[in-house]
Amino acid sequence: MILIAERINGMFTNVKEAIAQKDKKVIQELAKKQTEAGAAYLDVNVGTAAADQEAAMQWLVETIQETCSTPLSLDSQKPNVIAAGLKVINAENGLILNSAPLNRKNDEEILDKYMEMANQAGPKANIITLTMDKNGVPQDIDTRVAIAAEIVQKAMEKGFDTQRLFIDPIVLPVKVPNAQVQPSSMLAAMDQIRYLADPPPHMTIGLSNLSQGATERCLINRVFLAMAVSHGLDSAIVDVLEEKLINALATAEMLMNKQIYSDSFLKVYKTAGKA
Ligand code: THG
Repeated sequence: MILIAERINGMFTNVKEAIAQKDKKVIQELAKKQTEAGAAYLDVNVGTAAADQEAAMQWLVETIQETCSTPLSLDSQKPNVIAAGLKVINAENGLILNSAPLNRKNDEEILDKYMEMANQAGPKANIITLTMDKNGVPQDIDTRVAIAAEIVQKAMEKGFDTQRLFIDPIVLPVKVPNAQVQPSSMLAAMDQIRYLADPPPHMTIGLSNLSQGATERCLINRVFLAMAVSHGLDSAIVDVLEEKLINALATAEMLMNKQIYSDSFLKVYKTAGKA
């Protein structure tokens, strides 16, 4: 499982305040702790409160890189904010450009922009694409799969290696009225998305979206993560500091025969650098 750590996100109050006050310590602690917990990438999202999102992205990237060399996942649906981060990033160990929709009403070419930026950033630059288009976030299985197919087709046409593509069928909060069908729809969409390319494109989700506003957040998150692993999910944006979540993930992967069983499989999973 390619783990992307979610915690450096302006959605969290302490990160929002750290950005506003240029308090490096909060960010650097989070970067170190999430790296120690096994994150393959650190997601970097300035949130919506930052006055100057480009400057905030650059400050976050520089601040993190002062303490660790963990690859970053620059997270924004605005190409200019991603471009700002790319100016200061050390891309040697790889990176992700996260949250590219297929297209937008006011920007039909938005995914092309992410692909061009990824190509310029080098051969280790990946993209997370959302199954979202000018009509917004689809609420049904078929539209999710159809958008994913268009994304894969575009990558093939542009010569962008589908192995550098992560498809995100977009998790919605289960608590939202009428949204309770969504988690099972996502699993059904994943069953089809994995056949869109051979080898399959990576699939990822922003797991914590699922339990926003709900009680039993951790339980909801870890049960769904285990279910999604059995439908081919091979990456996720998660709270890597949540031990029960990582234990559930390790167990799901072991049961899917992706990790060999031994009595110490949890320990092995963690020390193998996979969690
Ligand atoms: N797909 C992709 N990228 C993403 C998402 C996605 N990036 C952002 C987000 N979704 C994933 N990251 C988070 C981070 C935090 C939360 C949810 C998803 C979260 N935050 C608390 C809340 O809203 O309740 C913040 C409150 C607090 O504790 O201060 O749940 O789907 N590609």
